[in-house]
Amino acid sequence: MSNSQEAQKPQVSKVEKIKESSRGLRGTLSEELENGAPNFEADSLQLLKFHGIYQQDDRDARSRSGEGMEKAYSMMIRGRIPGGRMNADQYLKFDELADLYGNGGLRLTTRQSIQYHGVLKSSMKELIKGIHDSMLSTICACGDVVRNVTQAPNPLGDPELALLDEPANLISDHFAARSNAYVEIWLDGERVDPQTEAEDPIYGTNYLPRKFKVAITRAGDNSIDLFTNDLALAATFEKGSISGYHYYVGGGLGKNHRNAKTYPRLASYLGWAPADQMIKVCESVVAVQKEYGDRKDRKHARLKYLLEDRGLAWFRNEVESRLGSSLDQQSEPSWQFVDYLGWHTAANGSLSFGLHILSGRIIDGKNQPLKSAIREAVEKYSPSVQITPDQDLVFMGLPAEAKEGFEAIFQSKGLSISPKGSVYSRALACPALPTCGLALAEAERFLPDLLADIQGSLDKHGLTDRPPVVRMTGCPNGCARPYSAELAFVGRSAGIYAVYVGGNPEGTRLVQEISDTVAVDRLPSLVDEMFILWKKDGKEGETFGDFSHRLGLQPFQALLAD
Ligand code: SRM
Ligand code: SF4
Repeated sequence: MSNSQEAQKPQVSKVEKIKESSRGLRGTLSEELENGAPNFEADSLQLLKFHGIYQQDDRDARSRSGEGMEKAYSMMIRGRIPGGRMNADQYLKFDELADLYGNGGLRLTTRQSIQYHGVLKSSMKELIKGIHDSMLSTICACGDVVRNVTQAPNPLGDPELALLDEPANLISDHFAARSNAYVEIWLDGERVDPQTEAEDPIYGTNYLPRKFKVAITRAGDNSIDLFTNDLALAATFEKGSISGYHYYVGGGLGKNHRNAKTYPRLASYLGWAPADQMIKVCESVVAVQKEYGDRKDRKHARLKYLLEDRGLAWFRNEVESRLGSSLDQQSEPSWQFVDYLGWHTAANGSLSFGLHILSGRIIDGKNQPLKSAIREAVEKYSPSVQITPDQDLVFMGLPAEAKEGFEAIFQSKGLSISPKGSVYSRALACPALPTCGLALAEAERFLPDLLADIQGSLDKHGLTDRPPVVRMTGCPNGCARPYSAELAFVGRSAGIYAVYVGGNPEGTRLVQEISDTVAVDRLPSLVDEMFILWKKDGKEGETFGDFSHRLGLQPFQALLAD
C-alpha cells in the first residue's frame, strides 16, 4: 500500500487492527497456549474475549507481592448459555469443572451466565472441552459480538414464556462468530486455512465496533432489565403463538467518572414487526451499528452513542431500508418486575424453586457449603435450572412431593434457602476486587455489610415491606446495573463511592447522582438519614425510588453538606 493510500485509510482504534489481522480470531493463541508462560501477550487478550476469556490477576496478591513482582495470572472464563437455561447434567458438569480446573466456585452473572475464576492457562483447554462436552460453549460470551442472549425466566412453565426459548436460541446461534478458530484452538478440531475460510457473513473481518447485548421477553415482563440492552425484543402473542415483537434499541450503562461524554442510557422504542421478520430485524439493527458505530474511540462505540448522535428517526430509517418494510409504531407495553424466588407450582403441576444467591457466588464457604447443597439437590431430583438476570438460580420440574426433601438438603448443611432480609432478594453486586482488573473499589465483598446496615435501617423505620432495589459496583462500568436501581453505590476509588437514587423497581427509569465522593464509612448513616426523609415525607406505599425521584437531589445532597 502506498503512503498516500495509507494516509487515506480511516483512523481506527488499536483493537480494530487486532481484529482485522487476527485471521478469523486465531491470532497467536494456539502458539501461546503451548509456550509455558502463565499469561498471554497484550494483543491476544483482545482476541481471547471473543472466545469467552479474560486474563486476570489476583489484585490482593498484587498488593501483597509489591512492585516489580510477577503478577498471579489466571483466567476468567464465561459460558454462552442462552437464557441461562441448563439441564441437570449440564449444571452438574459445570459444577465439576469448577473443582477440576477453576477456583472451586461458580459465579452466576447478571446476563444469566456462569463464570469460572482462577483458571490457570494450562487448564483452559480442558475446561473449555468440558463445557463443549455438555453441549454448551464459551464462544462469543465476550468480545465485539452479540453476547449471551438474556431471556425472561420461566419458573411457572408458562406456555407463552416457554415459546421464547426457540427465538433466544436462534438469535444466539445466528449471531455466534462462524470462524473455525474456536474448534481448532480449544477442541483440537481439524485446522482450516484462514485464507480459504469463508468470511463471516455477519461480522466480516472487523466484527462489531463494540460488545452488543440482546435480551428477549414477553411484552410487560421486565425481569430482564430490558432497557439496559443494545437490542431488546418484547414478544406479543395471539392464539398461543408469538405474533410479533416490539423492538427497543440503544440501551447501555457504562460510563466513566471523569468523562462526561460517556453516560448510561435506556433503550428507545423502535417499533413492532411480525414474528416472521425477527431475524431480519435483528440483522438490520446489528448491520447499522456495524456500519456506522464508532471504530476510533471505544468509549464512544456502543450503539447508544450512535442513537444519541444521529437520532432515533435516522436509526429507524436505516433499519427499515435494510428490512424493506416499516416497523409499526404501536403503543408501548407497561412494564413490571416479576418475582420468581421461593416455591411455585408450575402449569403442569410440578414444583419450581427460586433460590436467592447473594451476588450469584456459588462456593462452599466456611460452614456454608452452598455449592455442595445445590449439587446434591440437582443430583437427587434432576431438575432443569435457569439462571436469572438477578444472579439467582431457579430449579424447575421438581416432583410435587420433593419440597420437604429439597429443603432438608439445605437445612442439613445449616443453609437458609430464604433471603436474609427483604432488601437482599433483589440486591446485586459485581465481582469487583480481587478479580476484576477494572475495579476501583470493593463491591461483592462489601455488599453483605452494606445490606445488613440497610436492612437494619429499613426495619428500624418500619419500612421492611418496601425494600428498595439496591445495587453496587466497583467502578462505573455498570455490570450489576446500578443505574436502573432505586439506590446504587458505584466505586470511584478505594473506599469512595458515588451514590445514586431515583430509579424504580420496574427498571424503567435511570438513577441520578447525589454525590460521587462519599466515604464508605458514611454510607450506612447516609442511607439511614435518607430513609428518615422517606418515612417522614413519603406518600402512602411510595417506593424509595419514586420518593427520591419526586423529591429531587437537593434534600439528599443537603445531608452531605457538612
Ligand atoms: Fe461487565 C467489563 C463482569 C454484566 C458493562 N464486566 C467487565 C469485566 C469483564 C472486566 C474487564 O473488562 O476486564 C468484568 C469481569 C469481572 C470479573 O472478575 O468477573 C465484568 N459484567 C460482569 C459480570 C460478571 C457482572 C456480574 O456481577 O454478573 C456480568 C457478566 C454478564 C455476562 O454473563 O455476560 C457483567 N457488564 C455487565 C452489564 C449488565 C448487563 O449486560 O446486563 C453491563 C452494563 C450494561 C452495558 O453493557 O452497558 C456491563 N462490563 C461492562 C463494561 C462497560 C461497557 C461500556 O459500554 O462502557 C465493561 C468494560 C468495557 O467493556 O470496557 C465491562
Ligand atoms: Fe469490574 Fe467495574 Fe464491572 Fe464491577 S462494574 S465487574 S468493577 S468492570
